[in-house]
Amino acid sequence: MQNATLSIADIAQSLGPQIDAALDARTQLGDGCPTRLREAMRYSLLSPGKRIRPMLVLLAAGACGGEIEPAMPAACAVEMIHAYSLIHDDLPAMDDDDLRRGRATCHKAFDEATAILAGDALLPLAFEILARQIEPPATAVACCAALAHAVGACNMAGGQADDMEGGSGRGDIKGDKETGRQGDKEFAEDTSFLSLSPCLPVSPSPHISALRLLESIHHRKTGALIRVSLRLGAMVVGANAEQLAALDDYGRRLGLAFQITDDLLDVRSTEVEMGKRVGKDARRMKLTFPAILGLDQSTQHARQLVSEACRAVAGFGPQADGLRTLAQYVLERSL
Ligand code: GRG
Repeated sequence: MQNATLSIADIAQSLGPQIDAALDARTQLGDGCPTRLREAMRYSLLSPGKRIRPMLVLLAAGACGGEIEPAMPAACAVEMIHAYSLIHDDLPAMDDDDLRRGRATCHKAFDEATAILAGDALLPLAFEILARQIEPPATAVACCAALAHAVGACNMAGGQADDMEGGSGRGDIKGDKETGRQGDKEFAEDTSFLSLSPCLPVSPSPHISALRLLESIHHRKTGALIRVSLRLGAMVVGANAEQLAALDDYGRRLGLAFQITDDLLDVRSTEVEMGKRVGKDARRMKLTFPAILGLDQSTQHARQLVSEACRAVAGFGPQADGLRTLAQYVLERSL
């Protein structure tokens, strides 16, 4: 799987069907699960996403010299969390979207209550899979703790909360309505996203620029799940501290580059290409990288981050070729 000539198509062809089969097998829920709920969970989970996060799990395991099979439960767990977050993110109370992955969003295809429950059910299923299918038990516990922290109040859910407020609930950050460009106001800093340590109060430094605030939101909302995907893949194959640190460095930079690209695609791409509504950020005057830095500088920033991410995994040699290919894809993707 790890070879310098690997393209993203090679990776997707090799890993995609294995990931989909594993997700399919783990959602054949039996007695007690209402048919409509199971259908809604599988509708969203198995719909044609890029599977970037499970691929990161498997590629991280491979970079550390491990096999795919022991990492597959963790790959499924992160994709289930991702699917849950998308279902909830699309709800009327959040982003209020009717299109996702080229199809009707879960609450449109089913109904709002079923969509909420489908997300609610995918979330614990991810942890059940980690708890039951990762060996040894101590590694399973460590994986559950890492994933819980990455998607909880200090990371994914918290980043989403701040993002919905347009940037930490501060009404004063609204930008220029025509351009979507944000002002230069400064904001109180939240550094809790900086580590995977328990969510403890941090003493805030007095001010932070709009860019730092935006980075903080995205490190938590999008980046934390990407980072923990790499971490889980490495943990299940017994990676050492140096490997974990290098992968975390890669994941932190890749996560931010992913979100910058997402912001750029929201400006540049079309609904048909993306399979979801575009242009929403500007309409809602959301704090985004293009709004703060402009298109060119945002592109440059993403490029720089991907190059730094690739440098972070240089020590793995050819075993990390898949991670380098994936990082390049994140930069160049068109959906
Ligand atoms: C309700 C407690 C509670 C929490 C919800 C909704 C939520 C927490 C978090 C949302 C996080 C979120 C939706 C981040 C967006 C990240 C993003 C850019 C997703 C798109 O990822 P891709 O491009 O999608 O990998 P595909 O479809 O390819 O999988």
